[in-house]
Amino acid sequence: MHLHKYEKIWLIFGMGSLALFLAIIGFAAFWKGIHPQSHIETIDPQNIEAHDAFKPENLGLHEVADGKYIVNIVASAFNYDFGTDENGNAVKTIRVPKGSTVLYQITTKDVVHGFQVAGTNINMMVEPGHISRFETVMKNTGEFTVVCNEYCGIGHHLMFGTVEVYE
Ligand SMILES: [Cu+2]
Repeated sequence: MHLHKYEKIWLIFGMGSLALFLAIIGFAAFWKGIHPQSHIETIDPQNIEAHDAFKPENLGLHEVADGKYIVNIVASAFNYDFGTDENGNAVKTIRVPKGSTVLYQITTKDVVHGFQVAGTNINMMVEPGHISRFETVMKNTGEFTVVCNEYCGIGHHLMFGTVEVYE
């Protein structure tokens, strides 16, 4: 079969970019551990407090076993609610030891938000009516910024928090 020179170049270019994109997806998924959150459980966005995890007193960090943690979060325009500390102040930093397994559970009452912990493999979409869950091992120490990566309105850039992993 005869193929024109330009046809060959385009075929190589097309197949090459397909292979490159598959390699990038494979690298992100299998090496970096990035994958979508679970979307199995639904919740009434008008009444999220009916769910135990999202009662105001249950928000924030909880140690459930040795080295195992759960963080319950409510996203809203334009805040991440990590609960309050013993003085009643809003928690803005989640602190966990290095190597701990952390399950993040998050929902929203209003619009679609994002929950990305920059520099880690945590990157979730948060939709009203759903509970987004993601469990991961915090392998590296440092301060990681939580950012909303779904445009949610005029105060979108004000949505942030910090996850601190200590030695
Ligand atoms: Cu946002």
